[in-house]
Amino acid sequence: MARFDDGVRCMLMRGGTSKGAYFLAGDLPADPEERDDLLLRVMGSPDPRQIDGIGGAHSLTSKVAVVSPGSGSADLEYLFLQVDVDEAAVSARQNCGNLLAGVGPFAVERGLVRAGDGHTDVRIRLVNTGGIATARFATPGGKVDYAGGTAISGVPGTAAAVVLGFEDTAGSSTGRLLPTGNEVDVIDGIRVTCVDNGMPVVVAAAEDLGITGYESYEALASDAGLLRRVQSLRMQAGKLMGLGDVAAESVPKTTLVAPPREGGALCTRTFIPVRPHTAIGVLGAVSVVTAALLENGVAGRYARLPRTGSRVAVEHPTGQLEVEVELDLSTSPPTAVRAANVRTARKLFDGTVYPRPRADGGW
Ligand code: NQM
Repeated sequence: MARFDDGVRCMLMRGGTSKGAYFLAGDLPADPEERDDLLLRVMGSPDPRQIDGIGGAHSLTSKVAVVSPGSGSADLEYLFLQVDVDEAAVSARQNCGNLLAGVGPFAVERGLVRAGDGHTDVRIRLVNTGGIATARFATPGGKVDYAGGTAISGVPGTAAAVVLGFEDTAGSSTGRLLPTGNEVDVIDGIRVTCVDNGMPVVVAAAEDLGITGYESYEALASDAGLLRRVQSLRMQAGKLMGLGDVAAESVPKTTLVAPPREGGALCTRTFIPVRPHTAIGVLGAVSVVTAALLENGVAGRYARLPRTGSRVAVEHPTGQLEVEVELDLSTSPPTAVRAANVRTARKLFDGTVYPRPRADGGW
């Protein structure tokens, strides 16, 4: 077993509205069990405060990106790992479009890809689910430039844009864009649309769960009755979506929708999977917009979708997230064509992280 008493090379980055530890695959144990055990000790899990690690005590700040050289048409491979805060669990079952924003810059920093002069384009294979993402980011003079004028809701100030494009997102974790085969299912007497266009999500109307859909993060987080109902919905939806028992899984997410009220197309409150999201995930938003585009889905009647173009602004508790989603609605079921989003990312810290020793005193 590899020893890590001298630490592990690690870069801490903000990717979109999330934060995570980025590693080269070659710097981590090849054995997934050994790797996950190490990552739990790096992040400080399980512990609600992650006080003995570098995790930020929320699932949005307890994330890991593992990056390696690509093959075939991909320049890079990106494995996303969700390190649970409260349980000793690491899940590879979902993508993260937010940490994805840091993958290209990290790869340039580590010399995995050569920077272009001006900007760099990379093709990234999403190891968790298959599919390809493209990223374009600024590299003037062959160096990553993190500074820029792009603002994203949920992050103070501005930074350099990372333009993301997605291919083959349909059925990312479930194999099908509509994993239950239906545009609408009824669970606990509530109409839901189960969709997977990059992220498996259960979409329901906020009013059907007795809320307005405009509540703050804090109001949602303290509503124990609501959180219990969300858990019940996703547990049953998980089975219908072919994901099995999802009690200990980070997917499916649940998004409750309401009419927009800040000039966007749709208002959302998302649970990941039960704790509220302060915003909404990138691929989560792509999936929710996909649900809203369906002719008979639950979300469509709450959405004010643009008449032309594929850009849709999704309202969330800390602002709006704009995604481009193209579907071919002439097929049955509809086919996902492409999706895109603009994020920013920032290098926060580069160095050596020292994992908590194992309970037996080893590293
Ligand atoms: O949906 C949170 C996030 C995410 C995932 C989550 C994400 C995505 O906001 O692409 O980015 O859904 O757990 O980082």
